[in-house]
Amino acid sequence: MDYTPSFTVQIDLASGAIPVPGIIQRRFLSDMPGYYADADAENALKAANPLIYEVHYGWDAPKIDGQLSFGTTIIHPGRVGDEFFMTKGHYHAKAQCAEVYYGLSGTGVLLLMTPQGETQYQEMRAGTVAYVPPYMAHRTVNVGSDNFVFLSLFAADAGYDYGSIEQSGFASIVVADGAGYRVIANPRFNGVTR
Ligand code: PAN
Ligand code: ZN
Repeated sequence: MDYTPSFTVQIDLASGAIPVPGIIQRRFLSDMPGYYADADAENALKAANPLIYEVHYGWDAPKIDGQLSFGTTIIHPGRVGDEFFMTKGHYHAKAQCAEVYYGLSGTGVLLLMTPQGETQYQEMRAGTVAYVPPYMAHRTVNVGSDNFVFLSLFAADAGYDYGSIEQSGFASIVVADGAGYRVIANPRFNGVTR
């Protein structure tokens, strides 16, 4: 039996950084063409191409049954038009795999959607544990003025289906409303998603 050695990593709770041996994924606006509802606002930001979010994985988990992946997501503050910076969002390739999110700092909204386009949302802050149920697409949104940072914990072989959300969008979007936010129907949503 080839046992996985035990280990710890230290997360910087404020920044979300997991110092070495880091596997970091960065998503800029140019990595998410057409994801935001306001195409003119997206165009206006094209040259600046802001960094929207980063994922710092805790380790390079073997993608096999029984192993767990985890990492922090750091969504920077900002908006494209009225719509707050957000992750791409995905279903799991093994759609039945659930996931746990744990808020570390800042304020965010977790959007959830069934393949029929029914959405729910949950507000998250430091200390919030959010359950992402099986079969639901999930996306997170930074609705605050600081970084929104959370830990995610999921089956290492859950996989990612980005294509469905890339094509359909999410049925709900999160937009600024005064100093706060509101969740509204997405004018660009185009139907059943998976
Ligand atoms: C998270 C997400 C992370 C980035 O670790 O992968 O927050 O979001 P996108 O993957 O949608 O770009 C997770 O849900 N893993 O399964
Ligand atoms: Zn996931």
